[in-house]
Amino acid sequence: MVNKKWPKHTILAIAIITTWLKTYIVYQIGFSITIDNVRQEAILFLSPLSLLLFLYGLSLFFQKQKNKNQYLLVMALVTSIILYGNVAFYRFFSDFITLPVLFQTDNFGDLGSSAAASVYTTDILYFSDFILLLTAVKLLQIKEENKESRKRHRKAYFVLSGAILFLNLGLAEAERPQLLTRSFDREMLVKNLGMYNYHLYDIYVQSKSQAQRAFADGSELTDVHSYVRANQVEPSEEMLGIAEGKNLIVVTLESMQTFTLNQEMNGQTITPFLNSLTEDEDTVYFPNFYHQTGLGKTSDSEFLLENSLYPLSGGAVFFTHGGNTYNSMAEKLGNQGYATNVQHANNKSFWNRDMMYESLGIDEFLDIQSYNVEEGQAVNWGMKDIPFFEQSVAHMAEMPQPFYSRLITLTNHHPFTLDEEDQLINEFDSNSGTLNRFFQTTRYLDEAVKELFDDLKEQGLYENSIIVMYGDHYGISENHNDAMAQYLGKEITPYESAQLQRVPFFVHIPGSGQGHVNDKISGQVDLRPTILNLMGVESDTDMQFGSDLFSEEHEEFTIFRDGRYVTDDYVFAGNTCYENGTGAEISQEYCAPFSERALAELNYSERVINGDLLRFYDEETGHLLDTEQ
Ligand code: GP9
Ligand code: MN
Repeated sequence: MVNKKWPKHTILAIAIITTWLKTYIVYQIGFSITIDNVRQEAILFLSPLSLLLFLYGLSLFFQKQKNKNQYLLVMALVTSIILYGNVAFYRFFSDFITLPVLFQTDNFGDLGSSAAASVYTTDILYFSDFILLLTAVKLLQIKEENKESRKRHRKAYFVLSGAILFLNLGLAEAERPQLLTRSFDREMLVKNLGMYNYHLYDIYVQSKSQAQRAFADGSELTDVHSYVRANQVEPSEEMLGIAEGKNLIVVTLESMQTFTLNQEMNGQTITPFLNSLTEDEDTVYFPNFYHQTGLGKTSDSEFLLENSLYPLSGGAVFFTHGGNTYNSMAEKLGNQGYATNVQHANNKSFWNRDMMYESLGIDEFLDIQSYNVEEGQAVNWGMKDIPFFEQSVAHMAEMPQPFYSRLITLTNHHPFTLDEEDQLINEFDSNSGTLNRFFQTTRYLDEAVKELFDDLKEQGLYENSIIVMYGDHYGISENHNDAMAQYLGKEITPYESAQLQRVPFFVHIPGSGQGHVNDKISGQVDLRPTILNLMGVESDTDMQFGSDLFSEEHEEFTIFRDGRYVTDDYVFAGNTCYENGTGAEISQEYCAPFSERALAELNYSERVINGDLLRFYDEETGHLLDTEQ
């Protein structure tokens, strides 16, 4: 072997192939990445390659074989450390490393001790590519390179590595549309982009938001503050504190839309239980309540609920600004002695919830690990809502009271599939399978909510709780307009499309006798002030954009995240001003003043988030803090 001369790029080829294969094997053994089909497996296999080709390929710019080798060895070591670092981190946190966790010093206490305890001697195998490469460098003799061919080969090589990157991104986009703009979940990013590209992407996203934060100071808060104070309303005396001291249960109704309530589909009732609540003596129902979410979908609705700030126009704020200072509803209730938690049977890094919930001051996150999903209890995205509610209520029975517990449902999620035994009504008969099935999953969610109420009664939690339920966002996008038009029996104009952004909102206060239909125009940004007033928790010095829906002074002006808005008189959508009620197109002049305010309000909110400005604000006193702090 010693006398034989090996082809000139042997070392590079060994480096790429060993690291590539090792990374793929580590994906299988070091993490529990869920793979649903062959295409996902193929993407997972391909994903480490593009960056390795590029990074290791830079060795082609070195002239001497010795320098090439040294460079490759350093890179093999660096990639091994990154991968192994993630494995060790994953052992404790079941999550991938993201830049902010490295800078959150309070994490380090945990990190240090857990990392030490999670290192085994066999972990040396995570460096096997490096070891093999080192051996190859020592043993193999490599042929000299000819200068002429070098440049040509190099060019071809980088074209190939670019092509592989695009192939990877293309496959990932097909598997997960809007992967990068929405950046759902670290696991999804890792399995579609590969660990190394994921880290580059993470560095980009996090440094962008850090840079904006670094240049911000407290003075930027002055006009936001005046705006918020000027739009503040007095709470309703009748409702203020009506649920003081009770447990607060907030249910997120996945993808539920108001158009299904009090309606039939081919003679079948879609939401019998929720319909009964719209006439219930203890329930307030809001038929003109709109979602205001953007790309962050469910997580945006949580953001609106907790902070009464608008989510961002680009990307999911849970991801991009998960480390900001917030003054969330959970934190405020926590300060009143409430135990606070979120229950959701999904992996905890989805929407970066595990990080964001810390910033929101939520005491506990009961994620999929807290559930026992038995045979037949999972469909579509995971655990079915009925067993989910049942186990969540069992968790509640163990919680110290009063508690604030949020339940996030999952079954009524695109692509809206159900097991046969859970199909309580037939499918619709349009050309959109999505819409056809949506009625069935909505019907299932309605049934699940009914069972939730029963479970709460059984556990003796019902009487002493208030139950708030809201739809998080639309389930049926504009891609299904033809099918929607068939169901509604009318054309889906931009006006109708805006009306379809209504999601249900219920406030159920057992024994209160306060039930009524409140048809004010309202949105998710109003959840926080409305709920806090019911709980008797003051929020009149808080930096919040919504207002109490029980207040006489609540202004009927609801702004969507994309700039559309609805007032009691007008609807602005598709750059057209419509009369609310008739849907008639009217002159832009009517809408102009609202358009300006809508833009200003969204900008104010965005500025608060991008600059992390709440760190300069004392919500106790309503004063701006010294910028130096
Ligand atoms: C995921 C669930 C659904 O945990 O909240 O997210 P969505 O896709 O609706 O935003
Ligand atoms: Mn959702």
